[in-house]
Amino acid sequence: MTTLSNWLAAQSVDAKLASVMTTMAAASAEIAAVLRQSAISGQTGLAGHTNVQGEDQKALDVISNDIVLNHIRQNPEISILVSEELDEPVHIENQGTYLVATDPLDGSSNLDVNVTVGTIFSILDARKGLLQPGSAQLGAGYAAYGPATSFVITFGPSAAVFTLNDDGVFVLTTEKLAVPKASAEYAINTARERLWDDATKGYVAENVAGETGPAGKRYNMRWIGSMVADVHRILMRGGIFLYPLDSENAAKGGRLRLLYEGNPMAMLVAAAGGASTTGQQSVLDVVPTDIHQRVPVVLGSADEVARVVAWYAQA
Ligand code: P6P
Repeated sequence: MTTLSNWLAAQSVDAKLASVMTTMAAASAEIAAVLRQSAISGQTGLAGHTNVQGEDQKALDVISNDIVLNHIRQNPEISILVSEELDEPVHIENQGTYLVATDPLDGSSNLDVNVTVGTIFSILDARKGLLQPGSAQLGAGYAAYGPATSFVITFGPSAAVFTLNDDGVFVLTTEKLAVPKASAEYAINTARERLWDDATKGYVAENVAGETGPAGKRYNMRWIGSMVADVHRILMRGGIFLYPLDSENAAKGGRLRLLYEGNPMAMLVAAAGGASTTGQQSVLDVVPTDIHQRVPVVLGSADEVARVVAWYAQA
């Protein structure tokens, strides 16, 4: 049984960078324990205020953010935290070279119906500023709080999955994720079809046409409404996730956030052999202008992402 700590020790990465993963794993294990009890402790409700996105904060959004911040303060290698739940970055005095950008509890609107949610995070060199493209990430990962608690991480060359055991230890369960190049499963909120651009409409229409259309095969559709859950499925068995630009979110640049949703997930998918696009470029090439910037996100099986890119190229 390979534990996270002995797997990290065997990686050819700086021990200080590896310690950031250890910190996020410890925070995730603590959040998992809180979530398991949340329905009993009555914490699935609203916190009574909104975040910088203008979204109602759940009590557990705030609690999860506090847990992440508490663990980060205890790691001298981390000096900056950017969080979906905080308007401004937290600068921690006299601490090290790494910046963590996080969505501490993504998909929290699913909490009161016991659907998988997660913590997503990105690791950057804090000395290079807050607004770095995803290609500059030094590491990325997420925790998926589902039937099991998975911790999925990358330093770039590959992506690995760890599962929390009954002793509170993350053990290696998948050493090298490989997203199948081809897939017949797509994830998109089809209730927004009337808002989509022609490229998204064209791509999805081909999938709906299935074996009777140009795609020449039958597709299935899955939409959980929790990015971590949908992306984890794609990393484990292939598929494509789309939250594209549409006529309603275009003014904000898209729905999902670049620094702590699009970038870490795009890095993980790339490490597993998949691809990403905003429709115009790889998600990882977008140079941020704001720490809470939104961006269109399409990622997953390379052949499927290529079809979306082709639709945008002809638009
Ligand atoms: P919709 C959750 O709020 C989230 O940010 C992602 O986790 C998820 O993929 C998306 O929004 C769901 O969006 O429009 O289906 O509610």
